[in-house]
Amino acid sequence: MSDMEERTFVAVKPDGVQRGLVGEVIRRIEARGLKLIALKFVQLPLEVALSHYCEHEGKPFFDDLVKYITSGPIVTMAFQGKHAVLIARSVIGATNPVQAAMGTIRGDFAAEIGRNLVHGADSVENAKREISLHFKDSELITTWHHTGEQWIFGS
Ligand code: DAT
Ligand code: MG
Repeated sequence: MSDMEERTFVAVKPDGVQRGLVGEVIRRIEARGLKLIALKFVQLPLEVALSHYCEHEGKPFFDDLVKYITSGPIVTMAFQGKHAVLIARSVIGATNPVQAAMGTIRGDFAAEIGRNLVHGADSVENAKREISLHFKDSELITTWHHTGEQWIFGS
């Protein structure tokens, strides 16, 4: 796999949808140069939410987290590009919006850890797991040519 094929999974959570921030989230990630390879508007079934957040099972905030992510429709996306995981995480900002830097999505629009607007996979491995949980292989469209790529990534 080439560096340029690193993938990440991002979701606009129910509060992001309700607050009209879907476009803002996509815009900021697109602007960093990542290539969109999948996108859906979905209401997560409980079992998908439980699987998505399985690493947090047993933590005190787990039940609220699952309630929150299943409380309304979300937008799920996969992006591809060199350092896709880190780039998306840096656009999103720190988990607790109180600590998130200005200029990040959470730092600019959120105030509460339980309403932090966006999800971004935290590693290449988790991104793979999340992309295959939320998308069928046939829903990933990687064949299109991202014309800005050579100017953004220099390759
Ligand atoms: P991130 O979403 O930045 O990857 P995470 O994977 O550690 O953060 O946690 C998943 C989500 O769970 C996070 O977006 C908000 C919630 N969460 C994490 N830690 C929490 C805490 N201490 N109290 C309440 N909610 C928390
Ligand atoms: Mg996480």
